[in-house]
Formats: sequence, C-alpha cells, structure tokens
Amino acid sequence: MQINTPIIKLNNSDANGKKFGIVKALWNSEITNRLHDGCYNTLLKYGAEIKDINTITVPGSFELIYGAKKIFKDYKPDAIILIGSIIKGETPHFNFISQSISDGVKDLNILFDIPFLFCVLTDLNQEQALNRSGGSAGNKGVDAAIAAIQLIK
Ligand code: DLZ
Repeated sequence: MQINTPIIKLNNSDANGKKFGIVKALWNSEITNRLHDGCYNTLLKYGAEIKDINTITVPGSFELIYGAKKIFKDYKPDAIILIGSIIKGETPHFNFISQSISDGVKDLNILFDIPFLFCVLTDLNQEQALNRSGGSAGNKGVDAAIAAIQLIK
C-alpha cells in the first residue's frame, strides 16, 4: 500500500506563474542539498520558472523560521518551503530544536496567508537521513514541493 499518494492530481503546468521561496539550513548540508535538489527539480517539473524560485540559506534549522519570515516580506512568494536536517546527538538538543521548528512552522501557517511547508528531517542517524533525502525512503524535498503546489492550486 502506498501511503503518500498525492491527494490532488497535478498537471505539468500547475506551478507555472507561481513564486516559490525556499529556506535551506546549512547544518547537515549533505542532506539539505539533496532535499533542495529534489524540491527544486520538482517545482521545475511542474512548470515553475527558474526566475520564480528564490532560495536563501540560514546557518541551522533553528534559524529557518526567521529566514521564512524574511523571504515572505522581501519576495512575496505563493508558498515557502523550509528545508532542514536535524540528526540526534548525545544530548536533548535534538528535541528542543525539532519541537521549536515544528511549532514555528505551525505559527507561520496561522499568521500568514500563504502555506509554509515543513521539510525538516528529524532522524536518529545519518543513514536514516540519507534514506529520506533521495535514498530508499524517497526524497522528502520532492514531497514538500508537491504539497506546496497542491496547496496553491
Ligand atoms: C547546534 C545544532 C546542533 C547540535 N544540531 C543541529 C542539527 O542537527 N541540525 C541543524 O539544522 N542545526 C543544528 N544545530 C544548529 C542550530 O540549528 C542553530 O543554528 C544554532 O543553535 C544557532 O542558533
């Protein structure tokens, strides 16, 4: 059974004429670059133009919320995708950052009138992160791009 079937079927031109903001964290950049590639190429696949996709970077996932507010104000996109990778270490830091970001993205969705997509991997180790960023478990950047297009369709 496939559990992540898109609810709304997309046409190849659904992203055409729409503006997308992407905020990418540089922490664990091997993973966030893979997520970004999946996301970016999917937006292009559905008709978005290069001039209409604006990516900014922030140091770590904790700064994604600030980056999203900034790109919202400066660029006025139709949707914003937040890309990060948090990998569990020896301390509870993982829990604080993960919870803060998911709360923050929820708040952005309440406060502003465009969708903010949560493309932040929260993995127990590097292997899991690789699997979910273009490995055996797909690429969550692709999923986030599809969800963004569905929401603004
Ligand atoms: C400090 C930190 C740690 C330990 N782990 C991660 C991580 O796994 N993924 C991530 O995106 N960022 C991490 N950071 C950095 C924080 O997100 C943030 O950039 C710093 O705490 C500065 O505010």
